[in-house]
Amino acid sequence: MGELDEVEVPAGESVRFRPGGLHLMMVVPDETVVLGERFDLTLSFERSDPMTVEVEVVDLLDLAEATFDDQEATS
Ligand SMILES: [Cu+2]
Repeated sequence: MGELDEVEVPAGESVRFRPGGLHLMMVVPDETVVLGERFDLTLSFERSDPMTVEVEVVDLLDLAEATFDDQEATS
């Protein structure tokens, strides 16, 4: 898994983050994260205002299953 300093989002297009693909990774969070908890995460953009999204802490195994189901649905 390589680390990127930035992700390009072309105008009018979108970028999808998903386990096993492009993803955000909190290596050393400032606070302890608890399963099931929700918190706000602010994304910064070079040419747009910051965007705050609500994220939920989920079990990695549940996430892997959801990703598999998702891939099945799109193929
Ligand atoms: Cu990662």
